Amino acid sequence: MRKVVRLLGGLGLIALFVVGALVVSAGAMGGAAPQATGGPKTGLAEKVFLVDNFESGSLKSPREWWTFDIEKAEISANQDLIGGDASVEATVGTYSLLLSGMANNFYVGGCGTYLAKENQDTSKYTTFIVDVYGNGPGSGTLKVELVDDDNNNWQAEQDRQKQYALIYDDKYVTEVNIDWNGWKKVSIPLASFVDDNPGVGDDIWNPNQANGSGGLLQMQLICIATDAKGKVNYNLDNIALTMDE
Ligand SMILES: [Ca+2]
Ligand SMILES: [Ca+2]
Ligand SMILES: [Ca+2]
Ligand SMILES: [Ca+2]
Repeated sequence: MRKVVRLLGGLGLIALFVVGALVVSAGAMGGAAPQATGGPKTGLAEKVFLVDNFESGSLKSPREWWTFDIEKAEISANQDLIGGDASVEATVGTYSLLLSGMANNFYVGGCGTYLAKENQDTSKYTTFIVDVYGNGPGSGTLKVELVDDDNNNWQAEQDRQKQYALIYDDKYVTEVNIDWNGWKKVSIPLASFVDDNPGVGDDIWNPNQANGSGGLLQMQLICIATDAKGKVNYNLDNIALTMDE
């Protein structure tokens, strides 16, 4: 399939050269210069907050991810990740994020990234989405953590003495048990995320930037195995917040 696509791509390129040659030979005819097309792009940009599609091939730029405890949290080629939902497979591009490692009492580790930016309104988004490549039952559980800023300082202060628990800000979480083979789009309403630290923060989901609050500050992705000493192994791609679904 991939070879066919490449071949067609090659043919397309040849066709382009031919057309190009024709255009050059017909150059004397003049005519209006081709208009730049594309139209308004703001609509999509506003409807979707793409956290990362990993196509840069780097976890350092343009978005920086930190990793912790897990054996492998790294960029991985999608070339051999085939199967599952074909419409998802068609949109994952060249690279995704591989999360893989052995559990210590179910816990494997994970990664995170800081999301807050000045004048970025994330309060309009309703849904968390991620494309997941599973390796069948026992691939592991993905815990998604979102932190909102409740003491108005754009930082998620953590207590190193208490396993890096948040001190002032809310942590809203949801879990996805990955038990399928191949690609699948996972879509979770933000309204179904629950406060994971009652009594810390204001226990209200307030991702908006107001009164000095940075709103939604950061996202962490935590891997949990299905057995105490099990293994987690899946890939993530096209992590985003959206306004629909
Ligand atoms: Ca990708
Ligand atoms: Ca804070
Ligand atoms: Ca809380
Ligand atoms: Ca809050």
